[in-house]
Amino acid sequence: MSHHAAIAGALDAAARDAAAIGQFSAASPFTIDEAYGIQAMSIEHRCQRGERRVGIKLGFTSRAKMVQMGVDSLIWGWLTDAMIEEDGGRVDLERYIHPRAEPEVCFLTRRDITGPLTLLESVDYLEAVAPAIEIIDSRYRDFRFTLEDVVADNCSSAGLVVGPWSRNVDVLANLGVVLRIDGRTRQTGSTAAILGHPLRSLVQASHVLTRAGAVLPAGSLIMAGAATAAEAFVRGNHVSATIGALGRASFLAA
Ligand code: OOG
Ligand code: MG
Repeated sequence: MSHHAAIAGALDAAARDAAAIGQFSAASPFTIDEAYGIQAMSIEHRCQRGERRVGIKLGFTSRAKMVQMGVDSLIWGWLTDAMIEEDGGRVDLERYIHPRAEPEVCFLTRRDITGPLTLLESVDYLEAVAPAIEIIDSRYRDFRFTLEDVVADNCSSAGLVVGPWSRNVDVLANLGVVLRIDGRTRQTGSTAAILGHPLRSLVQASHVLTRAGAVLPAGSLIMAGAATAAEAFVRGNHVSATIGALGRASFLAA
């Protein structure tokens, strides 16, 4: 087994067992391209267990996130069906190590994305949009990582809660974003913080997919990246994200 395959296996096991591990890149550096190779191998393990790819997520599309985690490049990872948590439902914390919630915009695509899109074209690829919460859960101890390590770890993807779908695409530019835990406001922001306009995440998604040589089929999800920093939560917490006119997504940590 190659060294990179061993890292992919270790990351997959850490996610499956919800058990934190140490970082890899300090002891044996790898490039960003190699990190995406490790990510692909680790997702392959999930697919072999029967999980299905349902879309992709972008990370570090806002300053707030870059500052919180100390990195400054846009990254992306895969979403699978096993990561989907029910809106308004209970999220079983046994499945997570040290989860954090962040408010996001989620897109549902209407056409296959087969190449790079312009901002104007991107609207045509949208079926619907929804308020969402991403539950990130780094597999690394203390939630600390280099850019290479987090990419190898599928960009901390762990869970997602998608709220009500609508075709409210025209209003996306500057919606108020509020993340609440037990009714208390913990983060506020604007969708404008997401690359200046969340639709730009769709454009960026088309670019990263093209670079990876991947086609994203119609009916896929794209998580645009958090507009604010993420917040840790614990058992018993009720977590909600409101994205202006799009509405709200929520869950109870159980
Ligand atoms: C990496 C994932 C970043 C976002 O929305 O910016 C991300 C992390 O913060 O652990 O999902
Ligand atoms: Mg995110």
